[in-house]
Amino acid sequence: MSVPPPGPPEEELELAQEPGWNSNADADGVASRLRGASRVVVTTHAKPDGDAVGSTLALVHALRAINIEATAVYIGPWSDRFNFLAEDAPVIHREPTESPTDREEQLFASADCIAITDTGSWSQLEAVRTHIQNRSDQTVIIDHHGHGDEAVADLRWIETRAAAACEMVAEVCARLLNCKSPAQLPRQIATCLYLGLATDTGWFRFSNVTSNTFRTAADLIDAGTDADAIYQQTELTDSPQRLLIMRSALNSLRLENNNEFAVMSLRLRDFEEAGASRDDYGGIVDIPKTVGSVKVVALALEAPDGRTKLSLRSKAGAGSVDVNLVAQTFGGGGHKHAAGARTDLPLEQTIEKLIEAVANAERLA
Ligand SMILES: [Mn+2]
Repeated sequence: MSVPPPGPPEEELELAQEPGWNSNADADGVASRLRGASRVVVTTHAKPDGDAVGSTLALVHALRAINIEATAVYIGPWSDRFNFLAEDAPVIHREPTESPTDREEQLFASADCIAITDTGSWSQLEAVRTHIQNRSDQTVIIDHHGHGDEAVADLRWIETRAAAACEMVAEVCARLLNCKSPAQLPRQIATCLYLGLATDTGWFRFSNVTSNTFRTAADLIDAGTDADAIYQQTELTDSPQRLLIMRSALNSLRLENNNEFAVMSLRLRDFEEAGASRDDYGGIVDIPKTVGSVKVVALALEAPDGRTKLSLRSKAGAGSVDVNLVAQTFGGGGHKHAAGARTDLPLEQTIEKLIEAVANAERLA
């Protein structure tokens, strides 16, 4: 089963570009700006996913290959499954709750260019905001999302048709290294880019895949990417505890509203019994989506403080439920197809209330 690592809210299907979030550059413009720099910090959204890690590390490797100092800075939680991509590249990790180290402060202070990939939103850059605020003239964004804050960077290449930031960064790296196409990139860089492309498209299954995605993937395989090895290293490396916590979740499964709504729950003692940590449940909420009749899925999680944390997802298409609106009735929010909330109610009560809220939710046309 391929379960995505924790990442930013799912917005693959939101292709519409927001007014006030416009592209003003292309691969050439970004590459020539980066070429003119001597010390670059490359960063991305907090809780970096495969695309975030792949796109940033590909850039760091490419810049270092042309003798530009480059370091990747990540705000956690960090997934160890991506460690193999960094190789010899300098990388800094920090949890969002920790304060920056002196090295991080110094890196940003001495950088003459800051490159951000896979986001352009202050909300996803909160932990590095103090470093990059008021430096939009030195900052470059490469992003494929339909929302962002133009004030982050003066130079922005935004391409919402790109399935992954890596699809774009492949073009930038090719230009930096004077390659005719990504097929000529060094294998190390191609591997980073392929990982981002594969994970952001659910291994080339999601609706964001285009012919260009496949063309780029084919080029990256020509460049020496071992696609099967990447699959094994990212998708077949779960801990046994994760499988056990998945079992607990499935044991708790309830199918409601004529099998349209699947809700699961996890209690603190489930984590204890499985020996699992709170990082082990990412993506579990999605499992019942494989059932044809299921339109909405939810996972209710007992929090140490007795509150309940809710994760909600819905499938797109006719009769779809806007889970953002459902989450709002619990004081939470998010996107149409991915939302969350925290309530003061205990688990059972939350689930009963949730079943009712989903049954009464308005259906999208
Ligand atoms: Mn992405």
